Formats: sequence, C-alpha cells, structure tokens
Amino acid sequence: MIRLLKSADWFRPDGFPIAVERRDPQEPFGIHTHEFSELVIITSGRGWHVTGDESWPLAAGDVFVISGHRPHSYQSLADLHLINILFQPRQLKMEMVDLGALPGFHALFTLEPAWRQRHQFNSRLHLTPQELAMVLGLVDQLDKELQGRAPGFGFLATALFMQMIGYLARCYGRSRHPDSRALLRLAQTISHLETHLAEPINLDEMANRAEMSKRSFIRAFRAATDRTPVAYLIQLRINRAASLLRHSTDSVTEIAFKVGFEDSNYFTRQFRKILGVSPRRYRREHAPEE
Ligand code: RM4
Ligand code: NI
Repeated sequence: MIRLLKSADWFRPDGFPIAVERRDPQEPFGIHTHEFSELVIITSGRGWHVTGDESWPLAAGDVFVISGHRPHSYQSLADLHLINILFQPRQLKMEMVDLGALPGFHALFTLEPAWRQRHQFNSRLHLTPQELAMVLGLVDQLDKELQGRAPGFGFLATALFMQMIGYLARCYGRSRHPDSRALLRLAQTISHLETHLAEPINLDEMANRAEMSKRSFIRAFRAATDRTPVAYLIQLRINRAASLLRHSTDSVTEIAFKVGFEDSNYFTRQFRKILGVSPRRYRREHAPEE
C-alpha cells in the first residue's frame, strides 16, 4: 500500500493552504502520495527522484511540481538539500488575474505534472545560480510570514507565493533547453486558449503556434493533457462559466455567450455533463451567503 500524506498532518490547524518544509538534508522517503501538491526546489547535493517506474537525477537549481495523487519518492541520496513548498491549488485559486497567459506557468503546473505520468520525463526547469538566489530570497520571506502568523500573514504569504510562481514561470520561458522549448510551445497554445476562450477554436492556427503539423499537434496535446484541444477548451469554458455563475448576476444565456457558446441549450448540456448539475442549480447551490 502506498502511504497517503494527509493535509491535516502537514498544514497548521488554521488550514492556511501553504506550508514551507526545509529538508536539510532530505532523508530517504519511501513512495507516497499526498492530499496536497508540492513545489520542490533543489538547493544542493545529489539524489534521485523516483515517480512510478521512472527516476531521474537531481541537482541544485532543479524545480518541479508534484501533484498530490502522483506517487513519488527520493532515493540514493548524497546530502541532497531541498525546499518543499506544500500547497492546495484549489484553495489558492492559482489561475488568478493573467497568470494563465504565461506559458511557463502551464509548462510547470499544467503540462509537466500530467506529462510525467505517462512518459519518461525529467523536470525541465533548471534555475541559474542567480535565479535560484532570487527564489530562495522569496522563500525566506514566505517562511517568515508563515512562522510569525501575524495579522495579515495570509495575504502576504499568498502574495509572496504568487510572486514566486510568476517568477518561476518567467524563468521557464527563458529556458533554452530543446525539451523545454517543445513543452513551452504546447504551453503557449494553452495560454492562447485561456486568453481567447470565447473565440471559435482554430486547430490550424494552434498547430502553427506550436510549430507542428496539425496531426502531430493534436497527438502531442493529447499526450500532454489527456484531452483533445476541443475537449480542453470546453472544460475551460465551463470553468469560466461556473465562476461567472457564482460571481455575477448575468443570466445563463448571457454567460453561455460570454464563454463562447452559440447555443444556450448546448451550453447547458455540456455544463451538466462536466459538473453534474444544471447551470441554474449550480448557481443556487453556490449562492454567496447573505
Ligand atoms: C518528505 C518528502 C516528501 C514530502 C513530505 C511532506 O520529507 O519531502 O516528498 O511529501 O516530506
Ligand atoms: Ni512528497
């Protein structure tokens, strides 16, 4: 049986969704999954990261994300030091403002964790010593806020976490490694979908953007996200619609048009298929409390 690490054991009782764990050094840690995600920054030493049947060597500057359900472990450690930032992606509403428009964000948080599940795939983000120093500075400030828990710590810790993610996403975007570039091209198509989600999908244009033939683009997209581009877009539209149902007073038909559906009956069917309830019922169930 694979051990499952529970949120209640790793986050403070106030339930704040970010925790910093320093592993100086990381002790051998057997295979496990978590109820939370992890952002791992290797600071020094050597060791192997094992996920399922695959393993790869780690070195200072490597950064990767492990989504909760993904089993992983550390082995053959030679004084490996790392910082493990535990976080709850749902509670943090990570796709805030225009983060989704940054391809490096999707490369690190959307594509890599999914891709790693099916392919021999190493972490691709490798920070230069200067970039690592910058990130470690942010981690120190974040850690201080989380230790002190002074009034306002939640706001500041969230801001520091977001700043770190934005910075890492930009570093990813600067990467010259051919594998990173390939992943970034796919990530760009996801960013494009997110920023143009109300427009009709154009697969030729997306394939161009990814610098691939249409066939290989669709194949690569599926391999990386487990969905076709069209299915991915519909999911994005439904998520956006759900958020509008919660936070606006627009009618269901208006929302359907806003997120790019031409027919509100079709919208309602897709909504029900994905979220299990009709848009009206969803709105009622998620009405803010007076
Ligand atoms: C371990 C190791 C694991 C992490 C737990 C919280 O030392 O870093 O990956 O899930 O801590
Ligand atoms: Ni872990």
